[in-house]
Amino acid sequence: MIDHTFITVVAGKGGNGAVAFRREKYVPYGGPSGGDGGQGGSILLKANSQKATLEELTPGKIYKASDGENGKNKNKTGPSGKDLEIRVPVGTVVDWKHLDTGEAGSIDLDKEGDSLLVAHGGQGGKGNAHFATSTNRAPRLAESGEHGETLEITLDLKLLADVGLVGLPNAGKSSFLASTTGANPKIGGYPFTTLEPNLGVVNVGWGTFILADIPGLIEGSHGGRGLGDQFLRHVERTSVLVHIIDGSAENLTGAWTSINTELELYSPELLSKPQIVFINKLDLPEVQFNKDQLIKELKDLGISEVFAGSAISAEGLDEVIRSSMKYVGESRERKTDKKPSDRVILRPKPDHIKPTVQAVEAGVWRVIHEKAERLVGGGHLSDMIIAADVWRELGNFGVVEELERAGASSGDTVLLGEMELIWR
Ligand SMILES: Nc1nc2c(ncn2[C@@H]2O[C@H](COP(=O)(O)OP(=O)(O)OP(=O)(O)O)[C@@H](O)[C@H]2O)c(=O)[nH]1
Ligand SMILES: [Mg+2]
Repeated sequence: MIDHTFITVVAGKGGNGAVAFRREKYVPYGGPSGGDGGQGGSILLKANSQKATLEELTPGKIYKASDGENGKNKNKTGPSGKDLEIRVPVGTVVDWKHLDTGEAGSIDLDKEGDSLLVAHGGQGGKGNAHFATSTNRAPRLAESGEHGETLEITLDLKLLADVGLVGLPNAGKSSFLASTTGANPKIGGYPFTTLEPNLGVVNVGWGTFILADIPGLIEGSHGGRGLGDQFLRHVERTSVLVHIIDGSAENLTGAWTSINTELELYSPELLSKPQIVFINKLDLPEVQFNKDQLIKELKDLGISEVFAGSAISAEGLDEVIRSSMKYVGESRERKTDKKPSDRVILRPKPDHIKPTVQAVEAGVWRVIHEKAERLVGGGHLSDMIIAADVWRELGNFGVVEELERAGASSGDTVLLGEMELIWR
């Protein structure tokens, strides 16, 4: 079973740079003092072992980080937007596609505490203080904030079971899974009904865990008899085993011993896992009749947790689930205790792409370049002085060079964002 979802993430926009001038008592026209816009919030995906599934991430939902605030006067930078951290289970595979650049990639968040900075917040725009030069001490130019990145993300979780069901064929393992989870495994009145492992999600109060049902084990399973051995690896990483015993079978203690022998022969570690025993089929009168005796016999073998109930009537299942959750919780606690990595993996942000120049019609050119567009977005170009500042900055971005290469000549019109400039 693979848990799957897809979401869109939108990082925060950077705040706009401010146009402001100092006011001083004895200085009639103070220097530029427009602060920079704050950085937009980024979006991080963080691996967290307290999460068992991706069910909290609604398919198709848009997750947004907050925007940076605009720059203020007195050279004050606007406050940054808050980052948004989305917690996902350890073992989540993240595939992303950048909606502007089309760039795609993938990463496996397989360590507790690892986070992926998946969408970068936009940079704040520069305030007018940055644009002062020896010839223009009072620039009215400021940059608008950069847009946050938008990415489409799919998340896939390869579920690792927390609790494993073991037992002889026909004991009622699949019935137990069906009663406690939304899973719909094949159930049959004959042994070897289950041919492949089945997984389901159990909800316990606020928590969840993954339950695995595997084919029944028989004597010789560890060596390849029947099917069980192929699937024992699915319970190797569980925190606790629930051993289901058919209460109507002849020899319960014999059943218990033979399964544990198989587990031990397959891997001694399996036997050292906590084990809860569940005597099943208590709805049958003969099992009900022998209940106390059966529990006593098993407890005499040194098993501390023995429950009786019925996978069909659901009697006694709650106790087993609660007890299982206790072990799962402890095991997660131990994993969390191990110092989480706190590593932040940065999805590389594409470099500012070179400007491109398109011929619109004779004597009219369109320049496409995000940073240049942000620059004119922040100013009022009717003002000749600003226009001069803009041309200087456009030179820095390589826009002038590209226009020359394209063959622009004096007097031509240059379109940039919503602005129209005249080529000198
Ligand atoms: N009366 C009664 N029958 C049950 C109960 N639980 C399971 N059964 C029956 O026992 C039979 C086997 O149940 P399964 O859940 O398929 O058993 P299994 O352990 O998954 O069997 P394999 O997949 O072959 O290992 C089916 O006929 C079930 O209806 C129960 O609590 N009471
Ligand atoms: Mg089964």
